[in-house]
Amino acid sequence: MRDSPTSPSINTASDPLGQSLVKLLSNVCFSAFVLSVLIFTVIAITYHPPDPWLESSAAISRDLSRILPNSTFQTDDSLLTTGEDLNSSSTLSPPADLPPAAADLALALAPAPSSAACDGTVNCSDPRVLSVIRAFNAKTFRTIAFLEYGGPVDGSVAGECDVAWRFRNRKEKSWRRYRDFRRFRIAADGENCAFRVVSAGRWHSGANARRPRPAPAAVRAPVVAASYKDEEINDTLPSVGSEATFKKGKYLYYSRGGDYCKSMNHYMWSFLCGLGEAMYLNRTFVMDLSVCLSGSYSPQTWKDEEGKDFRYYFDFEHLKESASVVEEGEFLKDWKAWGKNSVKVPVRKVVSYKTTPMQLKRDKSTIIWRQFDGPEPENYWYRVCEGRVSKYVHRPWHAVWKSKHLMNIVSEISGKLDWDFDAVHVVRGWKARKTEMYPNLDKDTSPDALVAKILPMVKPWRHLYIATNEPFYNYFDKLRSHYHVHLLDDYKELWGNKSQWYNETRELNKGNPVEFDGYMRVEVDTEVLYRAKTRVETFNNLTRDCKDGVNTC
Ligand SMILES: *[C@@H]1O[C@H](CO)[C@@H](O)[C@H](O)[C@H]1NC(C)=O
Ligand SMILES: *[C@@H]1O[C@H](CO)[C@@H](O)[C@H](O)[C@H]1NC(C)=O
Ligand SMILES: *[C@@H]1O[C@H](CO)[C@@H](O)[C@H](O)[C@H]1NC(C)=O
Ligand SMILES: *[C@@H]1O[C@H](CO)[C@@H](O)[C@H](O)[C@H]1NC(C)=O
Ligand SMILES: *[C@@H]1O[C@H](CO)[C@@H](O)[C@H](O)[C@H]1NC(C)=O
Ligand SMILES: *[C@@H]1O[C@H](CO)[C@@H](O)[C@H](O)[C@H]1NC(C)=O
Ligand SMILES: *[C@@H]1O[C@H](CO)[C@@H](O)[C@H](O)[C@H]1NC(C)=O
Ligand SMILES: CC(=O)N[C@H]1CO[C@H](CO)[C@@H](O)[C@@H]1O
Repeated sequence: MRDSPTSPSINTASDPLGQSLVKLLSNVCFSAFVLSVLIFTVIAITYHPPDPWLESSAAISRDLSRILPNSTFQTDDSLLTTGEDLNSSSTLSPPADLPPAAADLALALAPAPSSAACDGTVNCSDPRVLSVIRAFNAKTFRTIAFLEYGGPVDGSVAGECDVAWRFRNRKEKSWRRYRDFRRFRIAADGENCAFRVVSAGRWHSGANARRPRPAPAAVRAPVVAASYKDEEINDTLPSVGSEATFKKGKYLYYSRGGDYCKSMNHYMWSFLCGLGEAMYLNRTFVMDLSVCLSGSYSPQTWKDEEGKDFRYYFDFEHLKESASVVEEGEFLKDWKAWGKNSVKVPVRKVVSYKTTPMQLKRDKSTIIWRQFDGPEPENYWYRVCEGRVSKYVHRPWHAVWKSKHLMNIVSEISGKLDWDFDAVHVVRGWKARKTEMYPNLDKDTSPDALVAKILPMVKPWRHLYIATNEPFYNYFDKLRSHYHVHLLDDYKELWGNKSQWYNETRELNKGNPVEFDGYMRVEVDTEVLYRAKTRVETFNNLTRDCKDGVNTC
């Protein structure tokens, strides 16, 4: 990549005005830079699959660390890229993919056993029913890799069968699996009673196949008043276990620093530094799951919101599998319970980030406690990883995926559109107002301009998803005369008080409802955008302005 045009390297301690000017400038430049790096990375990876993502993330780290020390993060407020979006290797032919099996088709066309008279009835347990459904799915949903099917069960009337399956989306770089279950109308016709799919229901229409079938021998259990929670999410806090295991463990504990309530990019940059250090030291990272969401994600109030949970945004289960972590509260409880006994737990307190991970490498203390008490910006976590340290400590980007609670919403939206939609990313917000930096953005994303610019790129009457930070819902109405327009707010019920998401997040929040906040919107918008067939970007496709401001491209 390239150098930022104005690497803040001037040290003007004698000139406070100049200093703050430099700081302001560097903030602006830096935010633009982060955005460009992230978007560039995504684009680079999307268009050149062979790039191993590790290289790219190394490049991000290299470039960011050149600029970071004297800047604060300003957020890219409309997209969020995480580890799962960076794994280009998964675009290679995945091993678990089931191609439209020729065997299935052959089986489906095979005549019924001659003993069974062809009376046109459909028996969902007939293996040929599943075969036609599999063949139908493979043909219809080409971006989906179907991983495994459950046996079809009867639908609501004769001739209907409900089937559930697990799938992954070829556009999603992670290997996460999701579930769908749909209702199919099946016909058995011709002399041979060959089965065919007459019609297929929508996303999650096959209610009878929703639950795993009871084991054949078992008496059908009364349908439990199902809490429709996703059983595949295991968000539980890992606990240390016993006193003995606690004392045998080695921990790296970061006290809360100046990063709290900063932008999410800053949060990630800092968090991954701490986690990277823990991995380097072979220690368990003590993690504060409580997140403070910067006010910049709440356009109504502009107030920082404390008490958010890491698990609302990120996949804690994946993190637990990728790294050794323990939750701070549990850890402190154990430390209190077991640390004050006869033999004290050895603790090494580290007051300055200038003590490097390399210096701590030989330290045998059970707990290494970094304290971050200094003034900003001395108290940022990421400072630990500055400079020479970056040769030793690597940020484990692959450990951070988006929360599956949110990804279920993403799958649901894409599923409702049958994975056959185009998307446009319309960046407005503060950029549209800052005409010094973006002279054309506002008019290039005006309702009329959008129609004029999108029409040549996207066929009329396609489903068009608009990922945007424009808060005014009716802003895109003019596109409705040409497209089936979909906005995130059209899917409010997916996080409304009857939704699975609502139930799940409430459980994480000790029974209190959780607001679907601005950052969650960004995550969902990002992932739906990535699943579109044709993707129209603001910068490049809609406007000639540079994404980082005047003269940066
Ligand atoms: C990346 O893709 C490979 C397959 O190419 C897969 O085995 C691996 O689990 C993926 N990693 C992540 C983080 O998704
Ligand atoms: C449907 O087929 C299965 C196995 O092929 C069989 O056990 C079952 O009795 C059949 N049901 C009906 C109603 O014919
Ligand atoms: C959410 O939980 C309530 C009870 O707490 C339950 O009645 C409802 O069915 C659940 N909704 C979903 C979608 O799981
Ligand atoms: C969830 O993960 C924890 C470890 O973090 C494990 O002890 C527990 O058994 C898991 N629960 C389920 C239901 O898999
Ligand atoms: C961590 O473990 C790896 C292999 O298990 C070892 O090579 C490395 O030196 C260890 N690092 C520290 C700081 O102990
Ligand atoms: C759910 O939301 C609707 C509309 O927002 C509201 O009228 C209703 O009272 C809410 N129900 C519960 C149980 O919170
Ligand atoms: C958007 O612009 C890029 C770069 O100019 C181009 O490769 C891409 O095809 C454009 N997208 C559409 C939908 O036209
Ligand atoms: C990369 C960079 O510009 N680092 C500078 C940050 O500020 C300190 C003093 O505040 C300089 O010494 C660094 O060179």
